[in-house]
Amino acid sequence: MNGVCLRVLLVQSPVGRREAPIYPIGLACLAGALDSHECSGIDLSLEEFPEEALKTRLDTIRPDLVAVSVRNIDDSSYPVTHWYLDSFGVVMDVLGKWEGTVVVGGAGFSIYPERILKLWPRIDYAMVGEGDIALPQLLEHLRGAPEPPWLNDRIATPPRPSLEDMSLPDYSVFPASDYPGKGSVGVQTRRGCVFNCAYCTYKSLSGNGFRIRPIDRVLMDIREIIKQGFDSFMFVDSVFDHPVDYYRQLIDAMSKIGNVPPWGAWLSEAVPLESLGDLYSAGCRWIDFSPDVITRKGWKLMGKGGSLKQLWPVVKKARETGFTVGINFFSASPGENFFALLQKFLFMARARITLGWGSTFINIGTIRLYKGAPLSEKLYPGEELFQPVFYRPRGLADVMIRFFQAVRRVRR
Ligand code: B12
Ligand code: SF4
Repeated sequence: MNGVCLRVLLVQSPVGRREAPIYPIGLACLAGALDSHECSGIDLSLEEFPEEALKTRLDTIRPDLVAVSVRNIDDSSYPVTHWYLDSFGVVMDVLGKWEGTVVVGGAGFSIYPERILKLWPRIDYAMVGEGDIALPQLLEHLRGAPEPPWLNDRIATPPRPSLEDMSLPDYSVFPASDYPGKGSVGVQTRRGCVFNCAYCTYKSLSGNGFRIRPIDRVLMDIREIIKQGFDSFMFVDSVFDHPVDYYRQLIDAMSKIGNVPPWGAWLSEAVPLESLGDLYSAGCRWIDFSPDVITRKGWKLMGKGGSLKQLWPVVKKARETGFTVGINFFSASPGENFFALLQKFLFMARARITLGWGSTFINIGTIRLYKGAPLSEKLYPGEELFQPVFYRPRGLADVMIRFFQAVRRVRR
């Protein structure tokens, strides 16, 4: 392989069921970073017969290296959980009969790299975390450069890079026309998070504090998204309104570029109310809040920033401004069970009836405990939690949530 440009096939692992397509933005970032190589892509989550599709693509492209992205290992749903790794197994079976180098990475994968490596020894390299700088370096190593210090046998744990002059995603490897639907493509403005919500893996995946992308780079992504023909997008950041100065500068800059398609973002309850009008003018049309809990005790135990008091005023103001609003709660959390769940259902009724049935959505999920989350460490210290373990409601609350989820499944 020494000294040559490599043929790289970027593969999004299949989801194993019918789902709204999600653009593989992680792989598009890698394609952008691998511009000195010959990259092509296949999103197996769009294929009815992923096994055949992959075999055909391997035969036509004849890649030197296959880079597989595993965004999710399971769908974190209670009481019925979908296991995405079954369909990843199909990819590994096909690659078992193929001779090139196989590298695997992705957000879900990065929570359980050792376990997945053990289950599928066909993987040559397991990359934990961000591949933008590290994957090109690994390819250099395969072409003869010295081994990078972060490579330990088959497990790569590269440092988290600065986003200052990170390459731009290359959207051309996965055509926009394959991804219809609201916000199917993601734009990223920052990585990491300053908050410390007890159930969240984000900090272990992407680090403490924010690494921010320069605004002009974000605008370049948006212009490219428009050029590629996407008709909407969503920001895939942890919280879009932090740090506040950056948030204000970004929406100001976005309101100045023409033709921005409608977009959505996750906001904290502390978003300045008077900024919501500017947010709307910048093209934002739907926003999501994740208060998760509804009592002061729950809020404190969950380690949330901001204040619960801000929730209703911000939701109301957002609806008055014209946004579609989503609000996410958990069915149970430390300090909250049956009465808190009732309050969440009452909140749902109040919000939908008074603020608009068709534009105010409430989701009540259940905490799936993942390795690396503070709550998991507290409740199950040192445990892997690879098979789904939930912080689940008890007694009547459990009956209610099972019924609620069954109704949602039938409606879907
Ligand atoms: C935004 C987001 C969503 C959005 C996506 C919107 C969109 N249009 O893209 C929505 C809300 C739709 C969503 C849905 C779901 N999500 Co989500 N999501 C995220 C989030 C917050 C960011 C993902 C993202 O876009 N990152 C930005 C891109 C650039 O990064 P990336 O994809 O991770 O890629 C980088 C690296 O991973 C790596 N990499 C990626 N692939 C590869 C491959 C190789 C070979 C290498 C070397 C490196 C590499 O390099 C890339 C560039 O640095 C993550 C949390 C997180 N911190 O990652 C959860 C996360 C991925 N989601 C998660 C879950 C559970 C889900 C759902 C199952 C929830 C549900 N019950 O419906 C669904 C599944 C949908 C699906 N089929 O994927 C979990 C996955 C954990 C798990 N169980 O495996 C995460 C990790 C959050 C968590 N709970 O911890 N999600
Ligand atoms: S849940 Fe959201 S705000 Fe809380 S730590 Fe995770 S990414 Fe940050």
